[in-house]
Amino acid sequence: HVAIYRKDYLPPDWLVPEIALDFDLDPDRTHVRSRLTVKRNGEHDRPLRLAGNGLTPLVVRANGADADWRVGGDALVIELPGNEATIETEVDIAPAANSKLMGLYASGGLLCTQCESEGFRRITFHADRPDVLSRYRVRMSADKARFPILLANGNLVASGDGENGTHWADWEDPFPKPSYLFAMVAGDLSANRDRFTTMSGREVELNIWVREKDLPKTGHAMESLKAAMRWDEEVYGREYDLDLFNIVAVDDFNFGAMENKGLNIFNSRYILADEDTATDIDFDNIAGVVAHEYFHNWSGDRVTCRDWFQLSLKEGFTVFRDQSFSGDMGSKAVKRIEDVRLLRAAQFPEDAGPLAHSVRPESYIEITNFYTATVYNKGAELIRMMQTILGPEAFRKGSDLYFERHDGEAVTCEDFVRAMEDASGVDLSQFRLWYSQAGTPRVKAHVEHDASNATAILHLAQSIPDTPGQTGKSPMVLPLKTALIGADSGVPQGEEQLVLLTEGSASVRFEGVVEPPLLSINREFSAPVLLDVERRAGELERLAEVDPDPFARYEACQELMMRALLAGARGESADSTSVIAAMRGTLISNALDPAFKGEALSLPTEGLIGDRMELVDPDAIHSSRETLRSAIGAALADELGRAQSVSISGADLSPQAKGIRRLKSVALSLLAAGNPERGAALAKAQFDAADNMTDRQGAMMVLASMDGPEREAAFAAFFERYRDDSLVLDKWFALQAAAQHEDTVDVVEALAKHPDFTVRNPNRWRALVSNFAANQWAFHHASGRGYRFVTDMILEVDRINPQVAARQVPSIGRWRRFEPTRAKLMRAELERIVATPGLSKDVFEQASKSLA
Ligand code: B3K
Ligand code: ZN
Repeated sequence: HVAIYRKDYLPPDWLVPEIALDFDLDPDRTHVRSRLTVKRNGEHDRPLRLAGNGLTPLVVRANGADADWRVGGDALVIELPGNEATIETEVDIAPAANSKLMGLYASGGLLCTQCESEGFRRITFHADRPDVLSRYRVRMSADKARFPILLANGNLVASGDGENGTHWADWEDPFPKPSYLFAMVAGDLSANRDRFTTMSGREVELNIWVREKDLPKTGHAMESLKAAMRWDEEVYGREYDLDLFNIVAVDDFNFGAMENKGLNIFNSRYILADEDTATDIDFDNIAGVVAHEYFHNWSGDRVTCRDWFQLSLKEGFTVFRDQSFSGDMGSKAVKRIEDVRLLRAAQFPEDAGPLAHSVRPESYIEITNFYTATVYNKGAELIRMMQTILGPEAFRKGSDLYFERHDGEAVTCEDFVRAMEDASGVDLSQFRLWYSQAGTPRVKAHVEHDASNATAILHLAQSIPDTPGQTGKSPMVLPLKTALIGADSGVPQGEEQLVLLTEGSASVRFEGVVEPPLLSINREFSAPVLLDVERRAGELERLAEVDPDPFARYEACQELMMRALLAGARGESADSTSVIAAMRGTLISNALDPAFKGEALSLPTEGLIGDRMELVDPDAIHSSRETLRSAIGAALADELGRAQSVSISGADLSPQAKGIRRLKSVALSLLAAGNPERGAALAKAQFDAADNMTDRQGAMMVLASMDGPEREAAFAAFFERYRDDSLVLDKWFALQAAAQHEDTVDVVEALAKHPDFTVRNPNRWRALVSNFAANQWAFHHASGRGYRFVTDMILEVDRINPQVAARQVPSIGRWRRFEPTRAKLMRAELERIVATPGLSKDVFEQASKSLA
């Protein structure tokens, strides 16, 4: 397995301005004819090399005659005398046998494609790199009864009936695009049809294609799409550019969705929803993913990536755009809290582990392994920091310049930063380190107050930890939004300031600080760093009570809980009084909305507690957290009971209603910790009375972690009711895999033998395996059974779908973080993986790097 390096980038030898594809579609044997117009790029005499994966050339012609060609490795090599040629190739492919779900494959009677990153080469011979942009014409022919709908990128230009019950459709995409954005779908689909009038008055036809029975579940996705189209016009000045926008939902999909030009293809879990089958979180995720893929039309499709090392150019920026959109549609503060929670849960551990890499990686063996929280979520934080440093107006000028300068091009992260610099006049030289240095910066902070002249000095120091292959890093630019709040009055002492820490250490002076100050730092999580603040006794308690910035207030609550939880996990007697007082204050406050309360009252997860320990001890963490939860549940039984008993119609999907339901389930879970008997009864009652999936799932989450007849009854009833709805059945698997219960390992092993479990459907596989691996206490069972189970599952799915398998390896890969007994068991499983014959390069890369 060879590594590919960013420093080795060379422009393509040949360009491909035009492509014509002709498909005779059939699940077992699809015949693909391709005609490429190729042009030599620059002065050289190298042959044309076209990538192919699993393809056998049936015909290869150059300029209408037999070509001088050979197959070398995974490439078709064609010697061409002139500077231009027309290349024709023909291959047969078998979509029904394509279990990797890359290229053209079959899903529930449909034929569909997934090409990013390198799936196009599984359909036809092609350069298949993102800096080769072509205009596409596509002819699709298929059996009319089985595949009445034929879709591809761009506009439908002609269609008609063929022989033997077939029909055909011709599609043309006027925008040159890289092959990873090619898409095609054939099947028996029905559309939710709508229209959108763009800011310049153009009419766009919108279709969401699903199976007919799913049509009633497409309304929310359609509303989200229209809201996203309007938002991108208003906030970024970006207008949609084709007359048609199609979305298709498919059941078998390796990840969330794909931004193919004019034909987005989605995992059905990010399209289908109604209140009976989808939770509020599902609804929010749908809006976020629909918006994300739509926003890619500009940040990704019109301006694309030069090479895959630049992936964050489109993904970091687009995640930032979808986060901003969701914040604008609901509560900004709550959205920020959710995004930071995800960053800490997924990206910080990645940055601290064996697979740490920079936002713009330097090398890869398999690019699919780099669709990571670092490239996506840390990448989004980089864009956010640039916006913070430049200010919103200059940032918008920068994005306008970026789109204008690079429309129709394949560019780099550097091009993005330069556009921001040129539009703002701000020098971002040092900022560029964020793209090249991996690891989460650590910041130490403390304040010295001088009451006699009403000043305070904030002392700051930063350090960037070593990561694999990177040591001795330089200080970075850390934008830290900071305020000092009077400890007595609770009132900010002067304005919030943006402190730019650029040196290893610095001291910043604040004037007009009369009272002893509380330090409110890194507000809104303005920099993605780990903070270590030296605080006076009572400072966090006071901040949790008075900080006017909701994000900072949330942070103070969380930090307060974290201190108690860490003390408990170290076996110290933890004092829960101040935590309980802060939580009571939050619960009964009239100034805070329920969604915020729900967030602030959620204890840090066991994973997050582990990240703060020298070595993770899952049992100690679990018992510390359960002890605190039960103390809170008992002490606040009345207040929690009031929040839990509120009921609100499941049909109400306003942010307010969602917040009430969120708080309700958080309250239920704490109540059950305080008094299991009462909790079980309340949960069962909530389950029985629920008119929506959010309340139902919230109740089941609590029951899943308890013993008794209520648990059995609820899970049996749920199964009976939803056994034919695969997305809901995924929840049934997921809830049991996430249960905080002694028997979770046994349950999960048994579920893997359940007739409804299959390794062939990524959603189902992840429902069981990924949720279990994220359940720290259960997965890290001292016996090592959890590791063995996940490893067996990885090896089994690797034989059919390496991408799904490889994404799960990091859960075992963080073995160095755990206490010695578990570390040894985890390591042994990694060694078992690496020693497996026929391992995919996807899994090999992840497992071998985790052992190194
Ligand atoms: N661009 C796709 C991700 C493709 C992943 C390929 N392994 C979805 C997205 O980020 O919008
Ligand atoms: Zn994306």
